[in-house]
Amino acid sequence: MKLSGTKSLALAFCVVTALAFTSSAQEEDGAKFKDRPMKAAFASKPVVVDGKLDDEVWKNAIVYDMSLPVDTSSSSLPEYLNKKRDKTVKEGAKVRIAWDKDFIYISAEMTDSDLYCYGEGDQQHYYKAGDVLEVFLKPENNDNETWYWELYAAPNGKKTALFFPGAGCKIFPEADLHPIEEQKTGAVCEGTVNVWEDKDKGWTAEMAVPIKALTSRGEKFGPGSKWKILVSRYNYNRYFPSQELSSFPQLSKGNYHLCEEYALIEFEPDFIK
Ligand SMILES: [Ca+2]
Ligand SMILES: [Ca+2]
Repeated sequence: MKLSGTKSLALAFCVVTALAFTSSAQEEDGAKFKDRPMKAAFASKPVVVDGKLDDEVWKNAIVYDMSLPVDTSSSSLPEYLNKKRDKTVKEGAKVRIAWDKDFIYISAEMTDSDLYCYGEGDQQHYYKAGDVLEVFLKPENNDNETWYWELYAAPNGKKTALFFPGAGCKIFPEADLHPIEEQKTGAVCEGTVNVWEDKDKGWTAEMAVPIKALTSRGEKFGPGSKWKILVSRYNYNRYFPSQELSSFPQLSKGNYHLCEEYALIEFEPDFIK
């Protein structure tokens, strides 16, 4: 079909407009995941890291809910199963963060009807051993600060610290060789761990990450500094088609190493208390 001059121009305009719209929509999509804030309450008393969330600061801290990533599809599944995948989280988790002069604290209350933890001891790859709370912390005070930590609290109360020089440099076993001695973790489980026949209720976890370890390369910390965080979990459950990966902030895809999409920590000033 031959188009008249006017029709060709109109069509060209439509194509250009559609392309411009797609490009700006993609930019907006990217912007949506960048520098979202997460407030860290100031702890006037140190948190007792025992997995019980009865510390004063947790009453004042903002509660954030974990979400599934926007794109929940898996490359290992056929399309008809990907279409059936949940868009909203089956078992929710509430996250809070806080800080004082010595630590950044993270807590999570996690609904979990099927608790697992087959790991033993510290510094294990707990995501392979069952349910786990994973915290990612990254400084961004200048362009040189490419490095970040991946830190675990497991249902058995044990801890792990992995260190990566950059997202493009995740190399094992080197990442395992940086345990943080003063990192503290605690967990309380409501249910029976590793018993798949019954139903559990959930677990709570706390973590304290020493600022001394996070600033050993000269990183600034606290109000006026730029740090990013992701608080996430692995939730294994026999009733789910696969383990559920959820986080705050929400990610575009289920990849916990998307550092660009971590939340920017807003430190509550210490002089308020
Ligand atoms: Ca506590
Ligand atoms: Ca579970």
